[in-house]
Amino acid sequence: MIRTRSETLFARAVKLIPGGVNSPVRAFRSVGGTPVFIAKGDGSRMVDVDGNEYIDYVCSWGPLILGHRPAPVIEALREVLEIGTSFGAPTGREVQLAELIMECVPSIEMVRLVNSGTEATMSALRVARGFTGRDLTIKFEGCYHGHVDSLLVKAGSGMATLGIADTAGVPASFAATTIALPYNSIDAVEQAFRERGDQIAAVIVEPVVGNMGCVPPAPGFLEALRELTRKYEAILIFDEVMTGFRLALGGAQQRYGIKPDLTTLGKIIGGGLPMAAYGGRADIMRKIAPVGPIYQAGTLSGNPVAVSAGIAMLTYLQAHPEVYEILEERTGQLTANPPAGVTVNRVGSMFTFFFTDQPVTDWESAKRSDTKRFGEFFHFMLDRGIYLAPSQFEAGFVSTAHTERDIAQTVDTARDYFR
Ligand code: KE4
Repeated sequence: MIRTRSETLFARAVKLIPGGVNSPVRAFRSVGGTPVFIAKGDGSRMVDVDGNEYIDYVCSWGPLILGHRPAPVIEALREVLEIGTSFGAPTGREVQLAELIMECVPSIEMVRLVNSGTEATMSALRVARGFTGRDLTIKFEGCYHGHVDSLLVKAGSGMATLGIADTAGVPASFAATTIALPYNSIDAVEQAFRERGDQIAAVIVEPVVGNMGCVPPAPGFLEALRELTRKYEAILIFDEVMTGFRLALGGAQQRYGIKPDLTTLGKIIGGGLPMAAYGGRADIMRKIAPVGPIYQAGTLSGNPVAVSAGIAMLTYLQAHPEVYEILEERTGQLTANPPAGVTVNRVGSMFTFFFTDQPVTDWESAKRSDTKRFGEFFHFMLDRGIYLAPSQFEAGFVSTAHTERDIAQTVDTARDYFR
């Protein structure tokens, strides 16, 4: 494939923007080569600035569950632009979206809208600390909850991709408030609570991990987290920024039947626009300013443009439960019969092809994958019009715009690689 325009743009970009990208995982650092600059997207496909077309399995890292430019969202955006873009004052649309979120995710009794998943998790953590009066957080190695100072400890996503164990710039005192444990290890969590239970404000977990690649919870793991946090009166935070509205309308908590105390949401909630949210038990959420002592704020929080896209997205998902059947079926077709030497993890429409013949259940097992071979596979597929996540340690996504023909073309192309 010819990608001279991407290469020219990238040469300019690296002089102006760190790594030439506005988010590290986009830089192709772990798979090598030059990032593809995108000209447009439609349905399941993207076209790059050189006119090459790709079937897109990144879907903007999760938001595009209906594919690129879904009609309901585009229509809502056209309509809202007639009334304005931002007021810095409350609007009826925010009330409508809050009611929609609570209908979809019943554990959320009160909700606050923010602008990114990072803001949502940062705020949820502050609220958990303020509510409990405790300072410590349990997180899991390989999980990523945005670039919150105290959570950039053994994090996944871009940090795992770049092989950064712990980032510079975070004071040791911040990192020391985070206890990073192996995902799926109930024993490790029990021990941490036995030793420091009265100091632990919260456990924050990706109920299905996307950020070390897709890793499902072991049977009983989420139930154990719920039991232990209840026993030690810590707050259980489900980070559903990726899984929310994707694994079910009610997210992973609906799929696994667990009721967290707080939930963070993002990605799909904004229909592709910058928006996220955190919410949960009313007794906890009432501690937030201006009604309580815990401060959190945002100039563009709940802005009518992103909120209108979110209303359109959630209204569509509510009215079309068949979306989840389609996603189950299409992703099943995509991930059936993995070749020898490849372990496929998938939950719903999240999936990862790990280049290892061993099970992948946590960060230790994920990082045994052959990232060099993954890089070769990535480029083999990219050069044949299939755009996968440019990292072994990311989840791929299927949307309702992916046709059976798209899936068949992808499977056939992958089969050619392994031939
Ligand atoms: P943002 O701040 O990027 O909107 O959300 C942070 C976040 C929080 N929680 C979970 C479970 C997430 O997956 C994310 C962000 N996900 C990554 C993809 N693995 C975003 C991609 C990127 O960093 O460019």
